[in-house]
Parts: sequence; C-alpha cells; structure tokens
Amino acid sequence: MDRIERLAKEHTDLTRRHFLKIGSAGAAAVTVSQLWARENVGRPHPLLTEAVSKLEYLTREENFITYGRGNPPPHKLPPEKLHQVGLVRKTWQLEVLPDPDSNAKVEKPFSKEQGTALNWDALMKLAEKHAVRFMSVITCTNDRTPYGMGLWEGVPLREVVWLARPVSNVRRLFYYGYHNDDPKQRFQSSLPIGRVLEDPPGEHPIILCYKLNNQWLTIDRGGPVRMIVPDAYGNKSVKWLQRIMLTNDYKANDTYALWNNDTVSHIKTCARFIHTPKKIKAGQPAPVTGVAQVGMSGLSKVQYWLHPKDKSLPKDDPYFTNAQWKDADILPPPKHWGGGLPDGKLPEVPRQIDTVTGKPKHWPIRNAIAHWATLITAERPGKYDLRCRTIDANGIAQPMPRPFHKSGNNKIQSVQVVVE
Ligand SMILES: Nc1nc2c(c(=O)[nH]1)N[C@H]1C(S)=C(S)[C@@H](COP(=O)(O)O)O[C@H]1N2
Ligand SMILES: [Mo]
Repeated sequence: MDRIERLAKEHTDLTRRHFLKIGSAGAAAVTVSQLWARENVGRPHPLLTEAVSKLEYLTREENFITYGRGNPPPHKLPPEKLHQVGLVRKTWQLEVLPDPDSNAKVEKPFSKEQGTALNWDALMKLAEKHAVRFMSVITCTNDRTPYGMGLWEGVPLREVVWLARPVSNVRRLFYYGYHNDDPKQRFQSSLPIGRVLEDPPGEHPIILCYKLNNQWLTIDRGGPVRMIVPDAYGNKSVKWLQRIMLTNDYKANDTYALWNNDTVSHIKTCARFIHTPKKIKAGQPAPVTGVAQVGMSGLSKVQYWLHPKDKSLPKDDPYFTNAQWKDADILPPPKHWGGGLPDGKLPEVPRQIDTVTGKPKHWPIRNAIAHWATLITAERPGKYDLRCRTIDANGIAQPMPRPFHKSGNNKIQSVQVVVE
C-alpha cells in the first residue's frame, strides 16, 4: 500500500469506529465549508471524525455558505414576490445599458424601458452556442474559509456585451442584482472591460452563470443568474443579477471598496485543516486531513509543523520561515467528484478535464481547492501546536509576509494536539 492508500484506509477505519460510538445519532453529511463555519464560531462538532470519510471535492448546493445583503435578502423573499421581481427563470430579465453618468456609447442596449432586455429564453439560445463549464471556488475576501467549491455553467459575459454594441468610451463595467428597489441595499461590483473581453491562457471567462453542479442555480446561490468571476474573491460574483452598466468611469465603484476592501485582489493560496486529532499516543501515527485553496500563485506543496508548546517560538520570524516544516501529501484528483452529481460523475468539462482520459489536464486546479493529508507522530508526551502552510508554484511560502488582510484572508492556521 502506498501512503495515500494507507491514509484512505485509516480514515475509513477511524470513521467506522466513530460510527459505532455515535450509532445512528447524526449521520447527516457535513462538508468542508460547514466544518469550517463551525470552527469559525468556536464550536467543534462531534461529527468531525465521521466527516472525514464524507469529504467531497465539489460542495453540494445546500452546503455552500450563503451571503446576500438586503432587508429582506432576496433569497428570503416569498415565491410570489420572486416571480414579481424577476427572480424566477420565467420573469428574469437582464439590462445592459450605457452608464447615464458617463459618456459611454452603446448602440443596442438591452433595456426594460425599450422592451429589449435579455430574457431567459434569449440567454438559453446563447447558451446553445457559447455555454462553458468550469470548476472554481467561492471564497470571501474576509473569511478564512472557502464558501464552496462549484462546477459552474454559463454564457461568457462578453457575448452579451458585444451584442449590446459598445462603440466608444467604455473602460469598465459595473453590475448589480435585485435589491428591493432601494439604492442603499444595492450590492455592486465592477470589472475592467479588458478582463471581460479576453482571458489569460488557462483562465476561464467571466460568465453569466445559470447552473451549479449541473443543476439550475437556486435562489440561495443567486439564481436565476449570477456573475461568476473565476479568478476573484466572491464579492465580484454578484447574485440575482439584473443590470450591467457599461461606463467610462475608470474607478472600481464596488460596494466592497466602500467597505475598505481591496476589490481587485486575486485568490490567495493557503492551507487549512479539516480533521486533526485532539489526542494522540506517543510514537504512534495519527491521520490529519486538510484542504488547500489554490490561488493565483498556484500550489506546489502543503506543509505542516508540530511544535511542542513548552519550547519557545523563534523570535522575529512571525511567518515561521525557519521552522521544521514537513511535506504533507496533496491528494490526487478524486474519482468521485461529489457535489450531488449522479454517481459523482462530472458532465463534460473540456476546459479542465481531458475528454479522452477523463482526467484533469492539470492538478491541482488553479482558483479551486485540493485536499491534503498526512500522518503525524511525536515521541515525547506533552502539548503541541500543529500548524500548516503552503508553498506556491513559484516556490514562495504562503502566507508570505502580508499584513493587509483586506486583500484576502490568509494566515498560518494553528491547532493544539496533546501527545500522551
Ligand atoms: N446581490 C448580491 N450578490 C453578492 C453578495 C450580496 O450581498 N448581494 N455578496 C457577495 C459576497 S461578499 C460573497 S463572498 C459571495 C458569496 O457567494 P455565495 O453566497 O454563493 O457563497 O456573494 C457575493 N455576491
Ligand atoms: Mo464576501
């Protein structure tokens, strides 16, 4: 057995034992994001151990962490209201207009007033020709935890932008969703037009997204249609999308910018624990699992460091660059992709999955996640701090010195392990 196989077996054994202990008390599936959410509020959950065997690469829709501002937030509106305000497929409309506060010129705007807004059928018509699918992670700039790892489907935004015939004075676009017709409740994001019109090699287009994990986008996820910006933090991926403005304004007029965030920050590479043992026996190996977020700088290694609490920490080395880090194993692509896909099988994802072999073209996938695992051992009883970090594809330790957490939360995580 190689190391990964042994680990997989260990996890199964561990899970089985745990199952026997808890009986059928709570066999609900727990996902990575839920575990993290619990940990964030300081309540580790007894199902943690069980969850290890339930790790799924793609997050099920219902297990995403949901964000949506508004009073009430759009996903809490009753069904009749959703119908009335264009938040069901039948009544949804998208406007693409020149910004009235700038001199942008657009020849064929999609406008409700002129009866030319883009509706669901028109979007589906575009989808027949232009639909793309890709896997990417949603993470909030301000949170340590990915909100969910999705397989998204949509029409590249540029297809609709070109149909609106922009002719001059367009440098950026900004966009927002339904907000109870109250400007104060509007959640807006913006993009440079250049990023919309083309993609760096290996990067995916920004899409008008209507499916997650091969199912229509639910209202919680921002349906019928949301923006998905695959290389940005979640705030660019506006939900309940209804209006896009083409503008000559050169500033990032994002709602998130007003809240002191760096809105053009790319996703950061970082590692987090999923399962760590509270207590282990001296000299005996114990399994640890985690997840790595693969950001703009890629991922080459996940590392961990077990440090006795009674030994002092190195001075003037807040990122522990001189510590005795050891390599963990980055898990290979899953056979079962999870996410509620039937049998865990992916539909065609030609951008990321080789259509002949059915395997990812690159691994790990950028702007996505990778699970990792390792066995830890300690000879001497006592209390230890277990930490994890990543080495990016440029060979640089992440987090690198970066006190600016408003550009994306990225810290070395530390948990306690007792050795008996
Ligand atoms: N309309 C709207 N879209 C929104 C938001 C919002 O408050 N309103 N929050 C954004 C932020 S800050 C994040 S992190 C993501 C979260 O996406 P999720 O709810 O699908 O996890 O949604 C983004 N899209
Ligand atoms: Mo966010």
